[in-house]
Amino acid sequence: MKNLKEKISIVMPAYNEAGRIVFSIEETAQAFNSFGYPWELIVMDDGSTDDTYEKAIALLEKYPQLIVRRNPANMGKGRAIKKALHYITGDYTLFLDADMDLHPIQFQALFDIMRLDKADIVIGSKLHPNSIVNYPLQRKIISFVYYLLIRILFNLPCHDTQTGLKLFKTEVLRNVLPRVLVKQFAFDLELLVNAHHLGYKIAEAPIILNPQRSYGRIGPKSILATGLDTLAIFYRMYILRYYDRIDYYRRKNLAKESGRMRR
Ligand SMILES: Nc1nc2c(ncn2[C@@H]2O[C@H](COP(=O)(O)OP(=O)(O)O)[C@@H](O)[C@H]2O)c(=O)[nH]1
Ligand SMILES: [Mg+2]
Repeated sequence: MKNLKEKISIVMPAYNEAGRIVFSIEETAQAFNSFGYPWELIVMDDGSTDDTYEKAIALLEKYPQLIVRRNPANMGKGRAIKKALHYITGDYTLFLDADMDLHPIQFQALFDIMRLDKADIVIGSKLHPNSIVNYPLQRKIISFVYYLLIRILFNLPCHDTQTGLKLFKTEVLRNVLPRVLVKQFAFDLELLVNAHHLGYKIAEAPIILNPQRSYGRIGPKSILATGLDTLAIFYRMYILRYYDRIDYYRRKNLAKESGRMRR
C-alpha cells in the first residue's frame, strides 16, 4: 500500500512559456492526480515578457495544488529553483521543465528507482541505454562531450546532468541548495557535485524525450558559458575548497559587510 502521507512537490521553472504553460500545468495535474499521492505544483515564472504568469494564475482556482510565483526580472532557472525552496512542503521534490519535452507521467519510474536503489536523488538521463530520445545528433554529441568533461573533472556518477526531470528527497535540497552559488549555466551540475560531495546517493533513470520545440535554445554562446561555469565549479570545489570552507567564507563576507557598514 502507498504511504499516502508522502507528498510530492513539483517545481516547474518557466520562462516565456505562454504557448505551453496551460497544457503543461494540466498534464502535470492529470498525471499526479492519477498517481494518488498528495502533490503541489510550484510554477516559478521568471520575468517572462509574454503572459506566462497571467495564463498560469488563471488556473489557480481550478487546481488548489497550484502555486504560482513571479520574479519581476529574469534571474535564471537556477536562482528561480533556489527561491522555490521557500514554498516546498513535500517530502520529495521533482524538477520538471515547463516545455513538456519530458512528460510528468515518468515521475513514477524515478520514484520506483529511488526506492529500489535507496537513492537520495534520481536524475533522468538521455544517455541511459533504455532511454528513448529523439533529439538532433549535434546535441547528442554535445551531451556526450560534456559527460566526458564532468567525468574527468568531478568523477560524478552521472552521465547526463542537464535533463529537465530530476527527483530529490526534499531534505537533500534543504541541505544542498543553500550551499550553491548558482552559476547561471551550470546550476544542475553545481547542485549534483555538491550533493555527491556530501555523500548523497545519485541514481539515473531512463527517460522518454519528445522535443516540443523545433529549435533548441542553446547556441555557441551558451555552450562556452556552460564550459566556463563548469570550470568555475571545479576551481571552487578543488582549488579554493570553497564548498568545504563555506562557513569560513560566509563569516568573512559578513565581517567585510559589517566593516563596510561601520565605516
Ligand atoms: N525560471 C526560469 N526558468 C527558465 C529560464 N530559462 C529557461 N527556463 C525554463 O527551464 C526549462 C528548460 O529550458 P529550455 O529552454 O527548454 O532548456 P533546454 O531544454 O535545455 O533546451 C523550461 O521549463 C524553461 O521555461 C529562466 O531564466 N528562468
Ligand atoms: Mg527544454
